[in-house]
Amino acid sequence: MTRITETPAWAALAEHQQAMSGVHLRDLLADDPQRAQRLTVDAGALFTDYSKHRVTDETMRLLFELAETAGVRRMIDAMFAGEKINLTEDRAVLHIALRAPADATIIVDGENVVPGVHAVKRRMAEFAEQVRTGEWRGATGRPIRTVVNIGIGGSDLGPAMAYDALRAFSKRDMAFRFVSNVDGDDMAEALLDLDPAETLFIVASKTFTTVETITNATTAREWLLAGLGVGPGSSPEAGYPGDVGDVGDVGEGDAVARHFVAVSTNTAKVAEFGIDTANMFEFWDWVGGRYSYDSAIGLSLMVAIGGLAFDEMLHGFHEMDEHFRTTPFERNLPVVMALLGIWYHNFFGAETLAILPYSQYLGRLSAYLQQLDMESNGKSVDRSGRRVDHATGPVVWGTPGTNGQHAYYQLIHQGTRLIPADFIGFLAPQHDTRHADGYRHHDLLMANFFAQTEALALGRTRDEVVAAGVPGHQIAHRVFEGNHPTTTIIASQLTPGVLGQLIACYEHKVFVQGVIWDVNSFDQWGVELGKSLAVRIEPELVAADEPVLTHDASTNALIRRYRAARGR
Ligand code: G6Q
Repeated sequence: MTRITETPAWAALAEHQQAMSGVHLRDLLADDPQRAQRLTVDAGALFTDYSKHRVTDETMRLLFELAETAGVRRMIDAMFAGEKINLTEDRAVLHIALRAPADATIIVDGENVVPGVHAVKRRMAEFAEQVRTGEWRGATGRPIRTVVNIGIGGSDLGPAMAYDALRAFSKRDMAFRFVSNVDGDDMAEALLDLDPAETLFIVASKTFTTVETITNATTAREWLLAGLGVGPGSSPEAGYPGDVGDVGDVGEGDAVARHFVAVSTNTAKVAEFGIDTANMFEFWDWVGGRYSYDSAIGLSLMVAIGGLAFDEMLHGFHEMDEHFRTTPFERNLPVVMALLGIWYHNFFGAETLAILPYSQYLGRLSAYLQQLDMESNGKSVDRSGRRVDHATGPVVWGTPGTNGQHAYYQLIHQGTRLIPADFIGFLAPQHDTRHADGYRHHDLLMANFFAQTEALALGRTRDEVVAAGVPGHQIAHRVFEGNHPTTTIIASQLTPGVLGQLIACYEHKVFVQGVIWDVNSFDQWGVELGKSLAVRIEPELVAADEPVLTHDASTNALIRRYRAARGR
């Protein structure tokens, strides 16, 4: 099969890049002010300005041609039709079914999956309501005050990110915590001040075999039973010392049933762990972990914000799905964002993408998108197994503005690397924090938001620096080359629906890039090797007798050092 790099569309872009490499955004914006109107996309509630990119109409035409050449349209249709486009795992890729309306039909292996999705959602909503109203009681009859989600990767990052994002909509008299790391300090800190009688654990694991999650869930179960005084429990250090109320003749099984629910595809393993499968919320193998927080994996989020707000979020996802599925590429936001990324990663050699949300509530967005993007497109063989001959997924990073401005923006402005960045902002804040004289935080935040993309694009020339009276020895240091490309995404406010749109937009952006790079964006074999080595090393760390180590010299020495330090 022809590689994308061998197509005329790729060659045309490579040639065009030569012409564009010397073009400055300062001139593009000055010579063609209309581009600020033209190079924009309205998608649902998201307004996007991409006029601060090093592109012309011709660049975009060539990029759209590349998308056509790569078969993006055909692959969009294949995904929405439930074809098994995850080739290495022989699975359909249907996160879009999680937010499809009840009357939609999406067939997998001869069965319409939509009714099942809605049935689980109804059960989730009932459960969430019971917990929120206090109708769901712990083993001693007390209502639940804290929900601890135990999961990792796709079973953690999504709900954790979305809980933070939608905190303003959450039930404030309840607390929500997310434990993922197998580092016992994570669990210890999470449990430190909790009362087991009022704590509910949601064990979120698609496979229910993930060692970190099962280890953490086991610790949590022992803590619960020891705290309630109904089991032998090993009483981890973080054991709650206070009064837990009267457990009466509650047995171990009943206690676990009142304090543990599971989200999984693996009923047998859930039962084996001791969780009542009546308290298990199901999802399906056609939902990838990093695409799953709008499935039952989002149960903790649903308890936090309620079923209605969760539905609003799903509606937002669906709106973006429809935009993506039906809008011509020229006005299709995920397609445009994907192509801009391709332009820099493949034709300018840019290696990273900064995600810079100007909202404190989006503090975990970059970490979430890091997994979405890097686990999906961090691949070096194409869908047929050949080594690719072009760059694939970028390194994704970032933190909320304006904090980053006082830290690493220096490198974006004046370093030697080209770092495209997505700026995400909102017209209205959740809290209109202000001073007595009417001075508002949000105006200052947004002034920074606009100022940064302007400064990155235009820079500051030597002449401007001299004219500003800067002392001679500082002139070179205070010049900003500019020409740093940014996308500005603005929505009216960070609501559940807007969050859904934003996340779906990035999901589809990643998809389009994966199609153009011809990689399978839906497997993650790269995480396997380290996992299997850990399984081998763990017994070597704890063995009473000196184990025979057959690793490389460095690993052997490190293991010996650890054993010695632990007195083994
Ligand atoms: C995501 C990955 C991965 C997965 C975790 C947790 O796409 O598959 O991050 O979500 O490894 O897996 P479980 O949900 O099976 O515990």
